[in-house]
Order: sequence, then C-alpha cells, then structure tokens
Amino acid sequence: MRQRTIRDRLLSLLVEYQPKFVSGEEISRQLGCSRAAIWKHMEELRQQGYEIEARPRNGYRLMYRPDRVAPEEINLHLQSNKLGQDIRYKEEVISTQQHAHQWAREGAPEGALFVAEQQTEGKGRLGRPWHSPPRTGIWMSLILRPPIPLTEASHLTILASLGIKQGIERVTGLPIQIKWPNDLMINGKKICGILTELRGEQDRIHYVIFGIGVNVNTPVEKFPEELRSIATSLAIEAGQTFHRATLIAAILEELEKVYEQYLASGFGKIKKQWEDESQIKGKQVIARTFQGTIQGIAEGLNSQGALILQTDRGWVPVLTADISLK
Ligand code: BT5
Repeated sequence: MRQRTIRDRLLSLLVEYQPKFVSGEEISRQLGCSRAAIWKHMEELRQQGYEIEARPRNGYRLMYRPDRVAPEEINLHLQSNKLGQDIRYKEEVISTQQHAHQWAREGAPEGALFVAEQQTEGKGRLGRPWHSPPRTGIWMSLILRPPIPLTEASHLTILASLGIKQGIERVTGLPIQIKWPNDLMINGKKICGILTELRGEQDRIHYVIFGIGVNVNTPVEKFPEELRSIATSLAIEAGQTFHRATLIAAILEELEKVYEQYLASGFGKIKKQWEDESQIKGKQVIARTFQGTIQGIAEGLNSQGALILQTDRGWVPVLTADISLK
C-alpha cells in the first residue's frame, strides 16, 4: 500500500474534524511532526484554495474545500490495493494520455494514474477530439500491465466499461447503459468515453492505458453546440453535483474488482456480466467499420471480445466500430 504523505494525513484530519477545530497539539501528535512543519503544509493547502481558519486557542478549522482531483483528495476516499496507489496530477495538460505514455515508458507501476483538471486537446478514438473543460469532469489515464497476449486485448475495453459503469452507479445511483465498445450512456446520451491504447508484441502486452473521460458536473451551456444532443453529464441527469475525487476512488475500486476477477478466472464471467448489463443481445445494430457498414442482430460477444452480429451473410465478428441501434 502507498505511504500517505503528511499533507494527505493533515487534510484527512481537517476533513474528519470539520466543522470543528482541531488543535495544533493534536495535529502534531497524530502526524508526528513539529508545529512549524504543520504550518508549512497548512500554507500549501491554502495556496491550493483550501480555506483554513486558525485561532490561537482553538487550533485549525477547515472552512472551504475546493473541488479538486488532486492525489490528497482521491486518497481520502480510495481503498484499493493497486489501482491509483501512485498518482500524478496536473492542473492543465494537452492530454493525460501523453503523460501516461511517457510515464509507462519510464516504468510506471501497474495501477499508476495520471489525472488533470483540464485538457486542452483531449482525444477520443481515431484522433477525434474529447471536450474536457476545467474542473467539471474526470480526465484521467490509468496504466495496467496485464499478463495477456495482444490477441486478447479487446477484453480490456470490455472489462473497463463494466468496472467504470459500476463505480459511477455506486456513487450516483443513476442507471448507466453500456454502448459497445467504449461508451457509457444515460438516456441515450454519452457521459463517459474510454480510449484503450497499448504497447506490446504478439505474445505479450507491455502496458495498456485506459483514457477515461467522464462528464461529471458539466452544465449544458459548457457543452459546445454540436455535442448538446449527444452528450450529457451526471449532474444534468441527477439534478445535483458530485464530488469528483469520490467518484474517481469508486471507479478505481470497482475497476480493480473486475480486473482481479479477470486475471484470476479469465474472460468468461466478465463476458456474461457484460452481455447481461449491456442489454444489447437481440437488438438490431448498424456497425460502421473501416471496411464498411454492417447491419445485423447482436448475438453477444465472442471469446475475443468482438461483437457478434447475425447478418444476411451469417455471423460476423466486429472487433471495432461505431455502432448505433436501428
Ligand atoms: C472516446 O472516443 O469516447 C474516448 C474518449 C476518451 C477521453 C479520455 S479523457 C482522459 C484521456 N485523455 C485523453 O486525451 N483522452 C482520454 P470516441 O468514441 O472516438 O468519441 C469521441 C466523440 O465523442 C467525439 O467525436 C464527439 O462526438 C464526442 N465527444 C467529445 N467530447 C465529448 C464529451 N465530453 N462528452 C461526450 N461526448 C463527447
């Protein structure tokens, strides 16, 4: 398990005591460091936007906690073994994928997470843009090193969509639909996109990066005109905002459960669960692939994770496509 820093533990104490004061003495005792050191960390928290009242006789009290997705905020909620145990965070990046690739090449451990408040050029599949305005959503990239051959890589997007769906549902209670292969939807509009990128050879994957984008507190007016009919956010759908760091922790925990189940017992159970939850079986589907458009009835997934369509020409496995329901 990760070592929690003094700043992590200080914030955790302030949050635990909120709205009451906690004395400087008590903080020193619990954190095992000097009053001067505490003062320094308090100042750092203040610079990040936390408002902390200090009174000579009472101690310190947290008055305002900004909505940030910094490690010290995620760590307050996260109970995982591996995923998110090492987090890097930046206010603004071009794309979290870029940073995660760099980090993975330098040897990032499995479960390492790169997260940002804003992306200026967030990306979707095939170079499509991903709209990532500041502090409204979750823009993060998760690095895994699954011991599987490249031919089984399609399993990964399937298990990611399942785990992320379960994490979001746990926190929000909203019913999320899975749209194969990489979208999560509410009432037919997209709230989350997953970009799976990997490096590997035939028989082994060096690393995979899940780029995960979730529209959390985005108000309608923050979506560009062209996205308003196809995208939505958790806040729009629920009529309330959500704490993003709590959501990230839940997503990582649920994803970890699915991933561990996959590593321990293979794709079979995940496939079944995905088929049940996606409710795609028996639906008329139009799949746009590089080779052209295929129409058919969805039969479910094959053992590789491809979507099987029953067409005029028989069964056709589709490994990647944009699909719509007829
Ligand atoms: C995806 O691509 O859905 C994958 C999106 C992955 C984004 C994450 S954020 C963290 C990490 N860093 C990155 O740079 N990317 C990843 P795709 O299926 O190609 O969908 C892209 C399409 O979704 C666009 O062409 C738009 O139509 C639409 N779109 C763009 N931004 C959106 C948003 N915020 N919400 C919903 N739909 C959006």
